[in-house]
Amino acid sequence: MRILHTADWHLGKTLKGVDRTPEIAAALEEVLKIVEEERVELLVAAGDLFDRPQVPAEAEAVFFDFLMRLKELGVPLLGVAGNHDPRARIAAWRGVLGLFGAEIEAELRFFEEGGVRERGALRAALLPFLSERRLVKAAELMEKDVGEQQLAYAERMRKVLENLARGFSPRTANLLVGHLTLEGANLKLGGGEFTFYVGNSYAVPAEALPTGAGYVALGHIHRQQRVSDAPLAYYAGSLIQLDFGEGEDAPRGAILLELEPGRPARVLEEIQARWGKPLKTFRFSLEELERRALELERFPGYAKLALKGRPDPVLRERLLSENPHLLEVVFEVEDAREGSGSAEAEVLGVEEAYRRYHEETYGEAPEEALIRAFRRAREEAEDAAASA
Ligand SMILES: [Mn+2]
Repeated sequence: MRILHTADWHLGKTLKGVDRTPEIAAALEEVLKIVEEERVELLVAAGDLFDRPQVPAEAEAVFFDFLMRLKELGVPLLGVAGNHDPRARIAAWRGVLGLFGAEIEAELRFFEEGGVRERGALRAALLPFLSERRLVKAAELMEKDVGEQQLAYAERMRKVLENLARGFSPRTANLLVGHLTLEGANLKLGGGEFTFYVGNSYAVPAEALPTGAGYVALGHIHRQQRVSDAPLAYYAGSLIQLDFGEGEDAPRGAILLELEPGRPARVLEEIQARWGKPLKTFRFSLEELERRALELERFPGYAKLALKGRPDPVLRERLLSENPHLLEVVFEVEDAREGSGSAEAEVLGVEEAYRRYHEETYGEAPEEALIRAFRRAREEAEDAAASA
């Protein structure tokens, strides 16, 4: 069976007020072309089809138009909800999706509850995103320290995977679709998904993946990569470059594979696409600005400008109004972030992670007053947990 594995569409995504949905719609057109040309028999979407719980009407229109076209090609869609998806809505669409031959698992169902779909020789185990809060009970979150919680998370994910693997047999074509962080996955240049969910703090160890799976189709990390050989597991990567934090050159796109009963999948092509507009951060000193302005103007995608020097709101406003494709201007105080440049997500403290989250979300470092408030709220939460 020929399968095309995609993930992280993020319909409804906006970046600094710019709606990315038309770019994602164009990428989905390319996906349809691949489905047709490569005679794909099943399309997989491993979570984050949408960017947020409140789905904009335009995103919904693109989604259902896409399903209609896919149905015309006679190709079913199997997917799971990611952490960004509107779970309740996807659950409510179940009957409607069925009309298109599409199934998206919104909430975890165990094997006994039908969490593994049977279609001919195919057995598809569907694992939607499970946050540590869902998986590690609230009481344990308060009682156990972070290390213990992470172990509890990994242990529970292992049990969930073991349970779903009961649906696999040596005579079936076994597929696992999941939205999760796999331990050891390369998070660098996948910065758009840099939130508290990504980082190796709550990750699934690769050895927890069921060995009976012929292929594991993953979503959540936006950089395309193979993360396990046995079982064979891939992140397909996002369809388009979603955030400035994601490397312009980071691989993304889709994975085309052949899955037959009783053996590991054969990957036919790691499709590394350049769908959507590129995003690039330009780092100039104030002195370089005049001289290198043309580089910025000629860039065909969306640009972010990081200027070394003291914040100058007037200059920022001028630059933003002069360059429509310039979406962000931030000022970097010399050396402020140099020291942490090599730090990886898993070694960042919560406060530093929050700083980076703020920078990536709002395009500038949080003010000290906000950091102080964050610190206070955290201490209060910890005190409450300690006395509970
Ligand atoms: Mn995502």
